[in-house]
Amino acid sequence: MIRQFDIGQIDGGDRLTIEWDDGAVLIAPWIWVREHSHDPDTFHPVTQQRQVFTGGLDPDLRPVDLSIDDDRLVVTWANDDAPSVLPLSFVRDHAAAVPLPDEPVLWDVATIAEQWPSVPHDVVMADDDGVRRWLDLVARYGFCMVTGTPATVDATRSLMERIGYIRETIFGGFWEFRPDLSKADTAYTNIELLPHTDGTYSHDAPGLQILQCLHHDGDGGASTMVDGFRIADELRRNAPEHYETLSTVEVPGQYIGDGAHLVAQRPVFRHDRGGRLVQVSFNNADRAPFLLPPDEMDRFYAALRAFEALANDDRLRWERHNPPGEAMLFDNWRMLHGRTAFTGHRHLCGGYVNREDYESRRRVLGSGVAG
Ligand code: AKG
Repeated sequence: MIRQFDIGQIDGGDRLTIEWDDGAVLIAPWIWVREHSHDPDTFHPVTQQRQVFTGGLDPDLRPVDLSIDDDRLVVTWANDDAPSVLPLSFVRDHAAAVPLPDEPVLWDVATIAEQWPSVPHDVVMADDDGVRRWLDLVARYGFCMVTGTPATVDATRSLMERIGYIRETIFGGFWEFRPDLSKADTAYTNIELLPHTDGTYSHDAPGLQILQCLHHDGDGGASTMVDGFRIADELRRNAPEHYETLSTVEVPGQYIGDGAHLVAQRPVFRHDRGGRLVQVSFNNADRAPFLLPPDEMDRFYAALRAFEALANDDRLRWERHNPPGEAMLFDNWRMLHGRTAFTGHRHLCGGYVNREDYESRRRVLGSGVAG
C-alpha cells in the first residue's frame, strides 16, 4: 500500500534532507542514498537483496542533481556512478517522526470492562481482511478474543496458523495442558499463576501466544490479563526512578527441568535505540537468583515491588472465565497473563508464534508495523 504524502522541502547539502508537510523528516548520508538505489546492479529486483559492494563505494560521493520523477527520487552523482533511483515510498518509510502506526490503547479494566476486543472465528478464517482486523486489534489492545472457535486443539492450532507457523519450544509445538506434576512448570499445576510473560528464559521470547480453555468442570481457573505497557506508562509518570531501574537492570530468567536448563536476561522494560518501549518481560516465578551490589539490589526490589503492585491491582488486572469457544490471542511482548487457582479437571491448549513472523504477517497484510 503506497501512502499519500507531500514533500515540502528537499535539500541536497552535506546529506540528503527531506521534510514532508506532515513533519516527517529524513536525513541520510549520500552513501546511504547511493547504496539504496533500486537499480538492478544495486538491488536485486526479485529477491530484494542488496547487490552493491558497499565497501567499494566512494565515501565522499556527492550529487550534482536531485529531482522527483513519477514518485521516485532521482540522484545524479558527481562521479561516474549511474544515477540512483529510489521510490519515494521507500524513502518515506525511513523518515523519522512519522506518527507510529497502531498507537496502542493503554488500557485499564474500566476501558475494556463493557467491551473487549473480539472478532468472530468465521471472519478470521474467511480471508486476509479478517486476519488483518484480528491482528490490528492485537496491535492496539495487546490481545483479542476469537469468539465461536470450535473448542478443539486442531481448530485452535489452525486459527493460530492463520498468522504463521507454530513455534517449537521445550513444551513442543502446539501444546495441551492439564494438571500434571511430572512437568517442571507451574502452568501444569492447579495453583494460581500471577501475571507474567512467557519465555523470560529465552533470548527471543515468543511474540504471540494463544490459549483456549477446552473444558473445565470445577471452580476458579479464570484467566487474567494486564497491559504491561500501561504499567510502564504509570511507572514512568509516577515513579521514574523505578522505571529507570526496570529499564536498566538485566533480570535473568531460567527454566530448569525436562532435560533443559535455559537462561536469558534482559530488563523488564526493553527499549529500541530510539527510546521506544518495545518489550515487557516479567515472570517472578522464573526469575533466576541474582545479586547486585547492595544499593542496586535495594533499588531493584523497590522497583519490583512497585511493578508487582500495579500488575496485581484490580484496577489494571482484567479477570475473566474464558469459556470454551473463545480463544485468546495476546502479545507476549506487552501483555502479562495468568490465572486464578482452580479445582476440577481443566484442559487448555495453546501455542506461540514468533515475533518476526507476526510482524511479517502484518506487513504483508498492509498494516503499518513500526521498526
Ligand atoms: C501459561 O501457560 O503461561 C499460563 O499462564 C497458563 C494460563 C492458564 O492456565 O490459564
